[in-house]
Amino acid sequence: VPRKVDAVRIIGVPMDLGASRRGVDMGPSALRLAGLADRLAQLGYTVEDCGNVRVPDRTTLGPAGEGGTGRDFLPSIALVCEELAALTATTVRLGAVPLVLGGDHSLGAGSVAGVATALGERGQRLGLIWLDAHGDLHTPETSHSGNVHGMPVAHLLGSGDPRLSHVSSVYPAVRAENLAFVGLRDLDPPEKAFIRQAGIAAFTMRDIDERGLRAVMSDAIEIASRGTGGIHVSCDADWVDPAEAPGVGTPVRGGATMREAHLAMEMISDTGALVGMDLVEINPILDRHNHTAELAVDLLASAFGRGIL
Ligand code: 6HN
Ligand code: MN
Ligand code: MN
Ligand code: MN
Repeated sequence: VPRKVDAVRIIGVPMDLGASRRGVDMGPSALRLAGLADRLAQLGYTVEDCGNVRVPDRTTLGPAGEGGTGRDFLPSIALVCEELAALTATTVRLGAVPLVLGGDHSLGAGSVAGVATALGERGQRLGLIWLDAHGDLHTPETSHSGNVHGMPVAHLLGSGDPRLSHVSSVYPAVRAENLAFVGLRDLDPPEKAFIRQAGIAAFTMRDIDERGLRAVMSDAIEIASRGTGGIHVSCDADWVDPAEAPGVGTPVRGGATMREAHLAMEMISDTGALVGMDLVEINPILDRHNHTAELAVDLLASAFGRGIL
């Protein structure tokens, strides 16, 4: 399949306002130092690094700073998401793929929203594949932690706080029928209820164990492709097993192997339909010699076609 797009724009989002544990704000630096731009250029892409979106450091956010709880950061996160969405929308309009480096996963409410806006202008819907140990399906009401990185998918589907659910000019940014999760293994009860109610395709690690990655991923791609103008892949590095990827914000044992992760990325590349991508939740503080960031760059190279002979 010939790829549609030959230009990639790297957009860093050094944000850790959405998580309890600090450190994922350093993810964009770690991914850049692991050689991301050069790898993509070697694959023949025109690569433009747009630098970072401005994100307030949480210690500067007054009483909601170091002592605050997750929910207090929602307004600041929503502003970052607005700015990020404007950037990803512009990038798609210019004919390039936005590659968004996190940063905590709350940024997904912005990156995906912008891509949905740009596709919406062409009369097209967006498909979404969410690679994650977690569902990120909380609303501020259902979340036990209050952490906004546990909420982006619910908001992309139109639930929750309007400041996060109306970032896209398309509402909802994504329809449940065009969303597939892959790699799930840590869902809270309200997230399970959301999945059942909305009828979301949720492929867990058990599905991967029983059916194999290839079968699961073809289903996910089919769901994200059906009636859509392109696929956005939001990759939380914690979908990979922490034995291979220890430097992540919220590690959960029992994740995808490195080979399964590569195959998923290669299948995404084969679709030729990738219109946007996030690589999030890299935490250099918990990493060993930047190996998790290096693995993530390898995976991104696979998603952008390095396996094509
Ligand atoms: N992520 N479900 C947990 C929570 O606090 O809501 C974990 C969320 C993790 C979010 O990894 O992007
Ligand atoms: Mn996530
Ligand atoms: Mn996660
Ligand atoms: Mn939880």
